[in-house]
Amino acid sequence: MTPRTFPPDFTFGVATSSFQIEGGVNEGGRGPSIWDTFCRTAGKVQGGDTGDVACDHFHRWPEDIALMKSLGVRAYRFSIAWPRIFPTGLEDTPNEAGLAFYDQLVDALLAAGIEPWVTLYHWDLPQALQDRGGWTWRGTVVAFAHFADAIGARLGGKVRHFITHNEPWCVAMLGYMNGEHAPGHKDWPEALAAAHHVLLSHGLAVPILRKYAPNAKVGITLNLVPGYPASPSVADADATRHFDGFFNRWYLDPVRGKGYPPDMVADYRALGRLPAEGPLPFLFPGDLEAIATPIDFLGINYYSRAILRSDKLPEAENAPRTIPEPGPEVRTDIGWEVYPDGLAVLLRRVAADLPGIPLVITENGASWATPPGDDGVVHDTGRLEYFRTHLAVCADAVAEGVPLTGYFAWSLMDNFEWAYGYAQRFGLVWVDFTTQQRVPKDSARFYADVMRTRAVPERG
Ligand code: IFM
Repeated sequence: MTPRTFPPDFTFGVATSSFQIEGGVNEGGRGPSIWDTFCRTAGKVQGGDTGDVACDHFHRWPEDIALMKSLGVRAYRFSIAWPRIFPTGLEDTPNEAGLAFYDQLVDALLAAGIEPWVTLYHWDLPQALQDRGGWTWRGTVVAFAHFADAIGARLGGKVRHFITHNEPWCVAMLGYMNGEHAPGHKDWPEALAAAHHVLLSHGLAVPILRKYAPNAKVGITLNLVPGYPASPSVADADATRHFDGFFNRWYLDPVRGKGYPPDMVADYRALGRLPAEGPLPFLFPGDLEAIATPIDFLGINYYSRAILRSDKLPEAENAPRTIPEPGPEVRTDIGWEVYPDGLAVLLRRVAADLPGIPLVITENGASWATPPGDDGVVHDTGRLEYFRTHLAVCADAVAEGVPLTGYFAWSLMDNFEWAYGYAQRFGLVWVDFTTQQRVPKDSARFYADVMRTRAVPERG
């Protein structure tokens, strides 16, 4: 059978984020972030793990760029640690050492022929902003615009792709609703305010970045999860509607200019998560227009689907990808079902929802902790097959006419997986966290071949 191929201008890359790989948390004038605090709060992160060293990328970035180059990576998505640029988030003037760190990283990437894709916010909020309410505080929106301005001013001349936020759902819901992520709050009204402020700050940042980088493409990354009813019952269909509103439409709809979905506003009012009537407490005139500022692309992070049963809806809102369902499905170490067809369904749906907007898979990957074998090689067949099947879906979507223009594997290397600490490994490259040795896995060689040939080989 002929292998599936990608067009010549399709972007292949790998992704990471600042707190997950950098370490060096007390260096270069960096201030504390909410994740430093969270890691030090007993019982919040598995094994008491912290980001203090992580992959030591703060010191080993030249080696990591060389590693990417050796794999043939042509695009690298990374994020900026806000507290390296503004240690409290409240300063007028940015911290030069922090800007210089990312400036040299960008220069070295460009020199290596690797296109930088910069995410402004991947969850490491300055702690001092959290002390004022974090994302529940409208002042954080203003501070984020100031942060965007500093990054645009410094990097706008050379970076051609910016992503304002990574996964607003996680920021709001894991951070402020179920408490699984920093800052660890459990309060629905707070979570809905946080979601709004993240979206608003995105909308304000887009024109700021464009001012400095008129030719750059600016987008936002949403983590989207297609919902499937567990049965043909009306109740399960309604649970699926609610889940889709909770997880996907609450973010997609305002970004595409439709405002917050009325059915969800009604559900949240009925559930006491929003006032029973009257205006939404966090919504001010002009906010929705700002959030709907046109974007150049939508980033999508896809890992799995959710199966919805009406009697398990509260559980679904807390851990949507881990609903126990009988069946022969394959699950990764983190418990997420391997379901490539969900990506096909999602891509078609988003392409229809946002006609004409290029789509980019900004994360996709699988957690398996397969260690190096006696031969010193990591035979991570599960991950390799995960990438093969999901890349095949992407190639088919492009062939079908979905405007999918890029794919970033999550992640370049094993790293700090938030509340799971170092127990979950998503890397193409194995990291020995004692020696910091990096060992490319079989999946890295597979992906290197895909990037080189622009083709997804058949299995076997
Ligand atoms: O590691 C995370 C990443 O930070 C955001 N998206 C999901 C990944 C796997 O959980």
